[in-house]
Amino acid sequence: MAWFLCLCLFLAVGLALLALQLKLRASLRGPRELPSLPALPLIGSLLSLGSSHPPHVLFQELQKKYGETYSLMMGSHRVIIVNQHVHAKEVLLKKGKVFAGRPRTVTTDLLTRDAKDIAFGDYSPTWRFHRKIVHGALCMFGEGSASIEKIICQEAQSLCSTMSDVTEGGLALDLSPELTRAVTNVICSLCFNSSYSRGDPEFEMMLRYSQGIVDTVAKDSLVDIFPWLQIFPNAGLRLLKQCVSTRDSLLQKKYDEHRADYSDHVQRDLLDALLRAKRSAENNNNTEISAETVNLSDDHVLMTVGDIFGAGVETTSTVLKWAVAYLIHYPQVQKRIQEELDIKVGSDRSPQLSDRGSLPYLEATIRELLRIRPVAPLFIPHVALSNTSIGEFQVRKGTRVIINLWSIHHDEREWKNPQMFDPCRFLNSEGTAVVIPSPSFLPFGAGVRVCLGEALAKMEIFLFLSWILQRFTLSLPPGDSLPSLEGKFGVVLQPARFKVHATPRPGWDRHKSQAC
Ligand code: PLO
Repeated sequence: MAWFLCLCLFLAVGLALLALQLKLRASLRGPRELPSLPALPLIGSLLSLGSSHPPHVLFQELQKKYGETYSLMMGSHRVIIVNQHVHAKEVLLKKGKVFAGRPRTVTTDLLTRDAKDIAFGDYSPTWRFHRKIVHGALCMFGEGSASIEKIICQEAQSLCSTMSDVTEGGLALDLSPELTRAVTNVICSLCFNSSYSRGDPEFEMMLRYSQGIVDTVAKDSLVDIFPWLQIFPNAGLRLLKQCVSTRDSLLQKKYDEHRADYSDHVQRDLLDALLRAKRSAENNNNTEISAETVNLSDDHVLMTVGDIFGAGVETTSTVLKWAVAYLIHYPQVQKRIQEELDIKVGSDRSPQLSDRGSLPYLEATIRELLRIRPVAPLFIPHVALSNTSIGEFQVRKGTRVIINLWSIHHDEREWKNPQMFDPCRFLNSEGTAVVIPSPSFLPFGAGVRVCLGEALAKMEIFLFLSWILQRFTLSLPPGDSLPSLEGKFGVVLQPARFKVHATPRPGWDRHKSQAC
């Protein structure tokens, strides 16, 4: 018996020592290398990336072979693809500053005069100062200010009366330019204290150049991967240069007008606020802040306004277009929103921001839209500013990181039937309050580079949708097929164009009082 006990003890000690040794070896090995796609010199992993899928879907598919976080080579650049929320939050929040860099690419440099803006500009003291000013100006003129609600409601009213005009003649309408004009006018009021009416040639020009930019910029197109390809004729790059130059002359005109009648005493809009911050920094050149503002040039101000304008228009209008497409696909969702509006707002007045708390189903629908069709499925790539790690994987300084929001919002472990459009997943079991059922929901990003316009976007989406659905029922024109829900990949994921019928709801005719 004694010898048996001795043997057991001996075996137990042996096993414990073995386990200890294995653990020690693993910890000495340190962070692991990431699984990587095969790569060849010069072209990198290009051969493994040829696929008919758009990049966000391809990167999601590649998880099956390489795991959730893996790396690949784009030309000579190492890129890490993050497909799950824990690693995404490590990059954006926990190590936000380490990963706050941005890559320089041919197309974004053209758009932003060598990264002198906020979205594509690299992390630096000037960038931080710059972002702080814009954040302050946005707070003053946007989020939280009562006047912004008034501006949005004015635009909602004008949008609804255009819809009435068209539907009175029984015509089907492509809502896309109308929604874009409404959103553009909100940003125009905010930035330049001006707006466009229907058919304004300057607005039509803006629509064209902005679409050209969305189609060509920051898509990881070949010139961005292989900058030397610029020396060859390239139709995409030519289009981008034309569009950027049209945009720049428009921005310059607004800037010159503002400088001509600028006064220190009145701040009419965001551009005035930026001019003021720039001047006061220039006048205070012996304070600590001014050391950081040396580079806040005219170009910086112009490019920032370009960012706010471009981001404000393209993102919010895209969400609204997706909303219309989904409401046509899911009439039962549309009906439930209308029932909620009828009960909580009624038909004697228009919806206002203070109704948000009492319209949980509409709020849940907006969240579900942002989940199922994220505006920017790959965000803008980040760059590691020093050697670091993601989870157990080591990451070298200069590595690019792409966060695949598409995978994060369609992760089967986090979302039941992620392909299904189901606003109820964002409601509590009684259907009375909005909830966030999973941490795998990041429609506006997070951390140092979180979207600056989140609050403004949410106000606009809520007010435009509630105004439209209070007054109209949207449906497919007879004979048309349902709009595609696939989306066209670019710096934003846009739905294809389609027409709708907007039928006035009983009790809403165009002469009804439309007070906000
Ligand atoms: C949209 C087309 C405009 O003409 C220029 C522009 C400026 C800022 C960009 C925006 C475009 C697309 C959406 C972007 C935004 C900055 C932040 C936002 C990339 C290209 C997102 C979704 O990150």
